[in-house]
Amino acid sequence: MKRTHLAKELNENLLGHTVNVGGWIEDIRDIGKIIFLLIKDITGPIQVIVDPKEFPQIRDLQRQSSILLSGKLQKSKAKEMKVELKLEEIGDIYHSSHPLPIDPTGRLESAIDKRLDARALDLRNENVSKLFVIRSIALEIIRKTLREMSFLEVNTPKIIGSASEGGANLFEFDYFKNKAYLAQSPQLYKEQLILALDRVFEIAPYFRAEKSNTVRHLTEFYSVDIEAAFLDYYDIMEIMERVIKKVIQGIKDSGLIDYTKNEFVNKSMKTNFERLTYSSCIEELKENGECVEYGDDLSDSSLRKLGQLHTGFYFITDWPLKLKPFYILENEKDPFLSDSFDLQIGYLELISGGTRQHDPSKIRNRLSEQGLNPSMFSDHLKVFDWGMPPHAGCGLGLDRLMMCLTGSMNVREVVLYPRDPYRINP
Ligand code: AMO
Repeated sequence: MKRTHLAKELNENLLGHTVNVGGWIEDIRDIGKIIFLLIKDITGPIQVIVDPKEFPQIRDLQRQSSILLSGKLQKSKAKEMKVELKLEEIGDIYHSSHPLPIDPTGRLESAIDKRLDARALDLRNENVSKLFVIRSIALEIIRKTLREMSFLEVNTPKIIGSASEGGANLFEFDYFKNKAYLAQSPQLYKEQLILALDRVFEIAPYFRAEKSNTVRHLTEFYSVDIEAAFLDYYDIMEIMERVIKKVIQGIKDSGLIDYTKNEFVNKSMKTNFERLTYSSCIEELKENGECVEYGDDLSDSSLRKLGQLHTGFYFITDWPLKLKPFYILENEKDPFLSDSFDLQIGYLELISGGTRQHDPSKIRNRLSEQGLNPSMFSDHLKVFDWGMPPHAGCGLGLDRLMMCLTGSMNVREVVLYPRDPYRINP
């Protein structure tokens, strides 16, 4: 027997036709004269009416087993579905062994760790699989929107010979007797690529050896990186605002999430994302009793306070230069500051970006200031002598964006097989 239809393809036009469907057994309800078999595939449920005199073996089936079956489509008496199948033939059965580690119907709740240990089964819960359908929609829209703005999708190496951004958070490994690292970001490559390709983006996993055990940090996370010649950080903020709004609209249109009561989404769609400068944030935090010093990084508690004062997405721009990596440009009017921004939702940082320093001698100085050896960056710096135009870009944490757009409290919910300091399996 071969499957002829998915659940979503069964409709009243097929009434009286025999179709073959395949899926897993979500429920078996035996009321004596009839057995109601509920089959599901990723596109939805199918109710199958079984005559137990004809198919008594249905009573012995275990829930969550996969099955192929054939039946005639008829009008359903159930309110929630228009059509159902009258079972005519049973095809192959792929048995599930009970007890299962979790109950994917969602009737019995399991802790996230238990669910992640049985992720493939967990995905049979439609509230879980929905998150990945939304993620796929978001990726499609991000690609389309950036392509429309003349960005070219690129793929840069994830095995690298030297630190791309410096810092101690690199995973190091043996590479044919030499040291190699997993890329923490495509920063240097994306900057080099704009020399010829003008506008590039990359959607890829990056790796950070940070022992943070929080709901927003992973050791492997996906980032949407963009970089563009002759644009500045204001242009990049505009581009990313456009991308995020398109993603929200796409999720809305899919009907998978109801945003009608979601204040932050509605506010963000109606107005421009707020733009606050770092300096104004410090003033505002002081006025609200937070203990902050001009020049210091904003703590979690300060960001939470700002999140209460500014619901919706908000940019924080013009950070002190010393808080930013070596490739960020100093502010022309106030060199203590930089042409940089973060996009926040509440306390959660979603994007970080800025206009880039494109004077190689200044980059060398900044590298030294940050304790990095400029000679380790010679492959990168030489490109700046080949007619590098001014440029700007940013990195958007895709998992974090998905977390906030799906209302998930933990980034692990929106990542299929999350990696953190305590989890590298399955
Ligand atoms: P940054 O280090 O801020 O910037 O990273 C960009 C965005 O990636 C997300 N992110 C993470 N998500 C989950 N787990 C993590 N451990 C994690 N670390 C970062 C965040 C963050 O805003 N090269 C620059 C970007 C640029 O300037 O173009 C960079 O990597 O959402």
